[in-house]
Amino acid sequence: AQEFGIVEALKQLGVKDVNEGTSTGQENFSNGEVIESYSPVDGQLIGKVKSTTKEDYEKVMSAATAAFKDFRTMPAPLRGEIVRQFGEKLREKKEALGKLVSYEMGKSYQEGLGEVQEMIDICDFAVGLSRQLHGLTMHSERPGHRMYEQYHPLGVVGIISAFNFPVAVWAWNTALAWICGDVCVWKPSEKTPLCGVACQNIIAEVLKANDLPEGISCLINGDYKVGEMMTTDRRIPLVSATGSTRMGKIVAATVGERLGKSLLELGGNNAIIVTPDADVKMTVIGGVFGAVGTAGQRCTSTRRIIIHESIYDKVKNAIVDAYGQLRIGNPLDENNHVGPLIDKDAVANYNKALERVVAEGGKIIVEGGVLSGEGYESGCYVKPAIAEASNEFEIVQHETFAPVLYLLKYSGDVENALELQNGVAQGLSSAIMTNNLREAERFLSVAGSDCGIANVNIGTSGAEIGGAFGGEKDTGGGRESGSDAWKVYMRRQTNTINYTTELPLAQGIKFDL
Ligand code: UN1
Repeated sequence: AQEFGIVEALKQLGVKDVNEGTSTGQENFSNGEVIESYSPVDGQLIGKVKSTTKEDYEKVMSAATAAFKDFRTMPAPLRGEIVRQFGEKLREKKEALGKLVSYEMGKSYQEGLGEVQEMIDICDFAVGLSRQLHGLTMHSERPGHRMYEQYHPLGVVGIISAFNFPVAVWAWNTALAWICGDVCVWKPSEKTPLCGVACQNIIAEVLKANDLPEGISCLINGDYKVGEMMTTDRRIPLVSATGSTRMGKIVAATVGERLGKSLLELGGNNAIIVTPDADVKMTVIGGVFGAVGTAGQRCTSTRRIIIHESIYDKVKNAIVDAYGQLRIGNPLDENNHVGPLIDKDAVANYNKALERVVAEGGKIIVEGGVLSGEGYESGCYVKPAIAEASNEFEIVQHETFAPVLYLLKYSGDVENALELQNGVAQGLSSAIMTNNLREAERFLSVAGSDCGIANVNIGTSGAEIGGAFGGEKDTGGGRESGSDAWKVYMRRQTNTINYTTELPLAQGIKFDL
């Protein structure tokens, strides 16, 4: 830890050995059980976070609901100024936070920095957006009437985020929610609680410097039971949840039961189609980064590569060769490509997937395995593996959050590849590698990819923040980040104003008294 500057990073971020896991932005407190955060990098205890009890949660919610009453009246561009300052702070702390992300979560330092860059990018985006929360105006059918719509703040937004993007997903939600005039309560993953503490410390400084009320940014900690406090809470009109499809179904049902809104960002089963016209070199870079980046723990990770039979061997051999060059080890050491999985449960799931694919008739062409010995003491380092498989295998249909890649073969038309690609329950990200315009356009057409993200000559992962991010089917249907995703954080109101002395009714209805 010392060697990679972690001790210094923790200091800069105000992360202590024991941290209060509940915060209203001014006050930090907690009376729940202690969560210990061990690094998957070296197995060391990084720090502890005290979790949130029901009473702690009530304190948070009264601060948040009180803060909303003030914050909603602050002009949106001034709220944008707060987000601008937050983005500035993130620039200052980029290295420290990137390091903590890398050390607590296990992704490479480069990807840790990339994640903080996503936070900075969404702040910039939100600042501009704070002057562009546009509604439409429309022409009334009645004389002397004006019609328009406006977007008002929604209230307290609940955020449940996952371990794999322990800081960026929070920022996607908060940066937009804040410029929209909402206040946020965040429950980070219990696997990466220190990232949560670090982020809360950063925003708390900004809020304090601007003399804003506590409660605009709140932190709570704990397992699913703490998440449940939010999903069942009628004071929270929107719950944004990132994680497994299993979790998302529970969140959707609970929030839906009280007619709240949920924004779901769930599992993927992302494929790259490689047609006879593909650039093989680009396919290898996109495919390998997609499959092994973040050790296969992105929701956008490449799980399947669907290759045309005419170039199957060529592409397969090139990918296998590239796997031979991967260096697995401490993600803070920039010579390594692949870091550890998040914990031993993830390692067990990885092992199970490899066993299952063989049991179902698949053929392993790049051997997996758990690494041991010097540098691998945490027991979380695994070898990225590749299996030749069939789309209908149960294990191929399932999202395994680990570097296990399935190669599938198609013959004939690109139509056949699309059928395989769409033939899974999930619908997050997809890609086609081709220089053939007809194939590319068919992939993007109404009869093409059924995913929320569809790329041409780019892999499945690594989306920019400017577009709406999310997917269909079991991915949950939510959209976060860029484009008009902000609208979900606001309530729309249609206004009709009559500036005459008559009161004509719409639809020409006559009602005389
Ligand atoms: C996630 O894995 O939950 O597109 C988010 C990407 C990143 C975000 C992934 N920008 O891979």
